Amino acid sequence: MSDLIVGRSDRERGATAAEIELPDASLSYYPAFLSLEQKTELNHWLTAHLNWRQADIQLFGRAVREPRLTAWYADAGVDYRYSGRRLQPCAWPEPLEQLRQRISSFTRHPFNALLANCYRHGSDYMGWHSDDERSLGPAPVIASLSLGAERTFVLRRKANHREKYQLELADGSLLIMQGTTQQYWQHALPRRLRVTQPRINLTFRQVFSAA
Ligand SMILES: O=C(O)CCC(=O)C(=O)O
Ligand SMILES: [Mn+2]
Repeated sequence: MSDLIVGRSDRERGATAAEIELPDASLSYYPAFLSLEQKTELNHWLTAHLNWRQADIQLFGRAVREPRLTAWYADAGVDYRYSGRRLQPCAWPEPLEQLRQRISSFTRHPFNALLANCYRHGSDYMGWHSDDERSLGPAPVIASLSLGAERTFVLRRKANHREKYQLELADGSLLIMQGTTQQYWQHALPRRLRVTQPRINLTFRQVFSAA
């Protein structure tokens, strides 16, 4: 795996943002955050080396398999509950540590945890939710890196589900959600049955305390 911390900073390199204008939200989208070489290499490395598992979650009182694979990395002592289960942190492998540093310096935010998702094909998905667990604080900053198949990411306003926004998350792109986004909006990654290729998504988070 070659160096993910590039010599020039991403800002100097001119990673350009598409600001997304949504009321009561703060979203920045960088469609080409990673170079072609970086995204190809990182995708292969993540596919082969992450601690992927298909977890059971409770849905209406019964255990069902999550419709995607996940892996969780965090600093020692970070205690996080997600979808009703407590996640056991794994130590950061070197390429993930490099990515964390690069994304922290780009966004100017610290991150102490990473939830990785692998959508194996278009039938894998993530349902409507907000990343608004108490342990993420009142205004979470979530940096979400996408690799592989392009998938649609949708947002809907909590107070009016008909108010929606959608964007296609490209291979090598970075989406930053911050401010009041989680307070006022939910997001989801719906099924896309015509998609046959996998997509990996890395969401960097800062966990402040046990939930
Ligand atoms: O796959 C995505 O882009 C969304 C992931 C997500 O919302 C999450 O991990 O909380
Ligand atoms: Mn989320």
